[in-house]
Amino acid sequence: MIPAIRYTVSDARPDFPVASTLTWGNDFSLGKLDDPARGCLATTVGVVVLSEGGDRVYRPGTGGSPPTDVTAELGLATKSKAATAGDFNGDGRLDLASWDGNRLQLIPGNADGVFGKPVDEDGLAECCSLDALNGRLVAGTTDGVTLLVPGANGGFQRSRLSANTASLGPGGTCAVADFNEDGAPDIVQVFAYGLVFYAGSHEPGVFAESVITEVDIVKHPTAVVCGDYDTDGQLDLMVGGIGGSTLLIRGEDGGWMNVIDETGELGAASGLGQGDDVVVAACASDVNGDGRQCAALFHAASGPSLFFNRGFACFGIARSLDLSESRLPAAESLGTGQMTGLLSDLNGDLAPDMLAVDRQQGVWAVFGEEERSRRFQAVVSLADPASGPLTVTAVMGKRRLGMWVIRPGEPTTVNLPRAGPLNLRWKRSDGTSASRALVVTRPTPVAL
Ligand SMILES: [Ca+2]
Ligand SMILES: [Ca+2]
Ligand SMILES: [Ca+2]
Ligand SMILES: [Ca+2]
Repeated sequence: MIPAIRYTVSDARPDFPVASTLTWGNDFSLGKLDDPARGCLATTVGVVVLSEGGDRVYRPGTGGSPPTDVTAELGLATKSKAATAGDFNGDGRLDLASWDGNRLQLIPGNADGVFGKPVDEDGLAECCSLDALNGRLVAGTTDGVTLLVPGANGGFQRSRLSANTASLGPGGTCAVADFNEDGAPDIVQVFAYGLVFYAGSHEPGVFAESVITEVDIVKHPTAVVCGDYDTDGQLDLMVGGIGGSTLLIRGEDGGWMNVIDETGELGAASGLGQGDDVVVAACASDVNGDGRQCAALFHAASGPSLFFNRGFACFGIARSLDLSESRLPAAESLGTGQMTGLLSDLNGDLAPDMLAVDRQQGVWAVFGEEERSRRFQAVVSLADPASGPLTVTAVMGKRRLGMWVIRPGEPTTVNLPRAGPLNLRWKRSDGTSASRALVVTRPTPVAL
C-alpha cells in the first residue's frame, strides 16, 4: 500500500489498471507434433518449440498473417528436452544449444541464415534448464550447476558449481541474470524448499561461493521467469511447477521471501505453490499494454492463466483472456491443458499472441486483439549475442516500469502506455553504469 501511495503522489498521471486490455481474436492451427513438447523459446529466427520427436520453428507472419513452419527451411534437425539460444562460437551469429536427454549439442547459425551441422557435442546425463551466459552454457542439474565452455576441438570444457542442496528438495531450474547489479550475470537455482545464489564475477566462468536461502517455493519447480513485478528496483522470480506458482521477492536486507499470498488473485489461483496444479511453462507478458509486468502460466490440466498487474505485484485475473469463455477450436483443445506455451507477437500486428501445444500435441496460435494499437513499444535485444544476458531497468519519466532480462537471441518488448521518453539502464560487464534514452513514438528496435 505504501509504494502505491508514493506512486500516486509522485506521478503526474497515475493509473491503476482494472482489467486486461487484450482479448483473443482468431486462432490458427500449426499442425501436430510427433512427440510431446518440452518447452518453447521466442527467438529472432522464430518461436522454437522443443520436442523429442523433432523441434519446430514457427516464423511470425507480418501485417496480420499467421506464422509459418520454417523448420525445414532453417535446416534444424534437433530433438530437444532443453535448449537455449546464444552465440557460442563467437562469430556474431546466433547458434542453438540443444539437450536431447543424453547429449548436449551446439548447432551453429551459418551466414546463409540456415543452421549447420552440430559442431560440439558431449554427453550430459541430466539437465533441468539450459541458459546462455557470456557465450557459455549454464546447465541446471538436480544437485548443482554445470558450466560448459565449447572447446576448440569439439566437446565442452566443464566445471561444476556445487552446493549442499540435499535439504532443498526437488528442482534445479536456473535463472541467469544480474541479481546484485554489479554487471556480472549471476545464477539462481530454484528448489522446492529454497534457492541457491551463485554471484558472478568479472572473471569469466568464476563464481562466488554458493549462498543458500531456505524458503518454501513450490512442490517441484520447473519454470522460472524474472521481472520486477513490485517495481522496487530489485529483480523478482516468478516460479511455477508441480504445486502451482509462487512469487519470490527480496526484502530490504536482501533476503528472499515468498509473497504469493499477497499477490491478489494470482495468490488465490496458484494454490500458494502447494496445490494440485501443475504449471508446465511460464513466460513474461504484458496483457494490459502499459509496461507493467504481468504473469502468464500454462497448466498441464486446465486452461492457461493470465494475470494483469495492477502495479506493486497485485495481480488480477485477465478475464477477457479466459479460454473457457471462447468458442474457438483452439480454446476447446487448449482448455483442458497444455504441454507448453508462450506469449509473443506471431502475426506482426504488435499485439501479443499465444502459441501453445495442446495435450494431443497440436500446436496453436491464438491472436490477441486490442482496440488501441501497441505502437508505443521498444523491442530490446543484445547487440552481441555472445554476451549477456543483460538485466535492464526501464523508466518512463519518473515512473519505473519494470526490469527485463534480455537474453541473447530473444528480443524483448517493453510497451509504453503512451508516446514518450523511455530510459533504459543497466550495468556493463565491468560494473559501470550504462543507459540509453529514447523517445518512443512508434515500434523502436534497440540493440544494447
Ligand atoms: Ca555463432
Ligand atoms: Ca551480478
Ligand atoms: Ca522487485
Ligand atoms: Ca499479434
